[in-house]
Amino acid sequence: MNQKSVCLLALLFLSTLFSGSLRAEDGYKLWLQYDQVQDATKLQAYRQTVNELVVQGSSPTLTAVQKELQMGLQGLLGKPVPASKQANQQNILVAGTPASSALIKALNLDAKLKTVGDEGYLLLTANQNGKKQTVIAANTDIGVLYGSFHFLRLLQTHQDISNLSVASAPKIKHRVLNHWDNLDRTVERGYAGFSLWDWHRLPGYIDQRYIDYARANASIGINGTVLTNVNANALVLTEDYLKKVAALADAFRPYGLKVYLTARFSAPIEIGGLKTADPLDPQVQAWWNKKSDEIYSHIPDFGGFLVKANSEGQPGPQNYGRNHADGANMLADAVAGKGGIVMWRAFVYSEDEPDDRAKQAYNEFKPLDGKFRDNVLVQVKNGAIDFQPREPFHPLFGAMPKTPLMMEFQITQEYLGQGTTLAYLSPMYKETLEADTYAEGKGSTVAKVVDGTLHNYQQTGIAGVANIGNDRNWTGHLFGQSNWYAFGRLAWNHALSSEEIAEEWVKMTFTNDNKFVAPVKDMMLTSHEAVVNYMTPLGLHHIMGWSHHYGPGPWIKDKHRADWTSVYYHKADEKGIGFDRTKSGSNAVSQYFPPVAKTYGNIKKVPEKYLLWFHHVPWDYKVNSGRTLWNELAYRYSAGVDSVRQMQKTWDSLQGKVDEERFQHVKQLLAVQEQEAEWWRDACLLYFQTFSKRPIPADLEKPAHTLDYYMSLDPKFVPGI
Ligand code: BDP
Repeated sequence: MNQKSVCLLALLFLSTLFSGSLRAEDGYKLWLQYDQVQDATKLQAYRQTVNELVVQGSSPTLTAVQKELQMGLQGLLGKPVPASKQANQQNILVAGTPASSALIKALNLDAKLKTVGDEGYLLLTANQNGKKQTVIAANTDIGVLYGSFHFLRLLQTHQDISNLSVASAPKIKHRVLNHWDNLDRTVERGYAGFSLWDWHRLPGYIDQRYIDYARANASIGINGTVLTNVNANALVLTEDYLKKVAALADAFRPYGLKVYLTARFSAPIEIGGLKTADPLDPQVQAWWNKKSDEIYSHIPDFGGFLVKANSEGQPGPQNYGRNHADGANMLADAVAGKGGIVMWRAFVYSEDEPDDRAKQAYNEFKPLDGKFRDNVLVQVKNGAIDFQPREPFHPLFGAMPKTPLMMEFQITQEYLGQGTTLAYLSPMYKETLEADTYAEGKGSTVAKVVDGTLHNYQQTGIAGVANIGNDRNWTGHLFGQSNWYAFGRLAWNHALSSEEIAEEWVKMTFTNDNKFVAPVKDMMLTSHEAVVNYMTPLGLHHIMGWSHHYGPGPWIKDKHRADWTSVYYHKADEKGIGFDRTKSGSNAVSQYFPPVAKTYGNIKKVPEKYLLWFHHVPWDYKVNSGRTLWNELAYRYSAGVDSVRQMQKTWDSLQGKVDEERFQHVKQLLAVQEQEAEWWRDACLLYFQTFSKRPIPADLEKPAHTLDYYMSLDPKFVPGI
């Protein structure tokens, strides 16, 4: 070794020594960092409480429990915790079910366990034979795993564990990620690299990432994953691919993660050699039944199908003069005997119908209420258009008492700045979940529709369009991880607050240092509103660039479909701006229950955040601030940019409190976001000004370029198309 390399080695050694908890971190470990607890008193207390780990019984899931607890505890406590099958020590951690563990059985927890169902768990502090026990108990092994992650989270977030009495069960049954992944590994609307599913190397090669993906999902209670794009390829239903799917299902199974596939409606023609895919044709039904048998022979616990039919050019039952219930029921019958479900999407709007696009799903689906089989859930996007930065809740929620409606949120940020934007989406999800439909009077929230308590749905579900790809940090933008996390936590318990979820995530992902946690949490909690402000304030929507949906494009018009253009939605003219969805316009408000319809339909009462969604408003209309609408628009756009600059300041002030690798990652992306925010603000204001003919208020920053310049921008090869 020459002198230079000795020096280098010494430097390397010194830098590892001094970096301590600020070691380089690439984000791969997500919120499961398991760094040693820094607070000495807490560390001491945890070490005393957990002297030994006892997981009795054996199953793949219990093995996963033991592994996770050992790994987590070793990291958090800074020393290995001995694991055994018997309680030898004082102060043990015991995890299991009454069936798997004599220690758990002896605690007589039956009454308590009854309250937590199949997937829930108890965390308790107990005494047995004079020995103090910290207990993770459940009715099923998967419940034990969920409880173990909860227990680790308590340590990760420095909670008191000396006297535990927690009972937790999910409020929603099917908590599912939707991957819009194609078989060639591109991801539709994905901004974090390529698909995780390495179809070519499957089924022989099981990437460690599959296991870590399953662990991450289990840690937040996600129990299903749809592997393929809703714009489906029938090939995934062929034998070769089913073997690959089965290999993934095997890898995920110990973590309670069921696999689902998207079913292309025309598959019987494309891969089955039939002449039709008519759902009422006995040959077609027989084909799907046989296909289902084949799928279940490979994947005995296959979850079922997700279907996009007669939507944006996808085939469906209407091609044969049948309706959505006919199509869904045929597939439902094929999987019913095996415990499968069908998630049938309500995201439909006609190619030739001139009616307001916002009304079409309701018009199509409401008359079918009660016509679906018991194992069908109708999957409804949070709003009636399409995952816009902000939408009022979809009027279908509450309107189909006899049909389980499941929620579809978008986690990937297709319309929210894609891979370069920090936008914490829990507040957006909560805004929809907490909205009151008034379906059964006051308090009939969307959450109660979705969790089944309002209309007594037997099946309940919630889906999130995944933001995950093969980028090292999974989600492209590090803060994208918080949206995956928040989706899972809300799917388990929608009553959690955005603030609690953000706090957990920050502590688990970075540090418990409150000087870091508090400002980052604030930054996250204001980030969604910031994006709404600089993109689509006051209820504007669908004014993004053509096709790639990245960047502003309020001028988009004259395309083959009017409802894919921006002018269709903002309707700016010399009088004002906004889509009149009241009685004098499309009357989409009438699809809501009367108290909501009345509020949204009244320009004086509609929440200002939805103003231009429901009303065409004169430029000089006085809004709540006392400003004219035009001035308010200008201030909102500017406020959005200011918020991003504030986030930059906050983040800059935290240098040194987080490892340099993640610090720089976020810093650079915030700088990109600032440019993008300015781009949105300037392009939109200059364009809308051609109608308003009013000046941008003198105290606001002036656009850096001309409207022509912004209109000439044409970003190429934007990912995710
Ligand atoms: C739109 C996306 C498109 C999806 C579609 C859907 O732009 O890529 O296929 O939603 O949800 O927002 O089916």
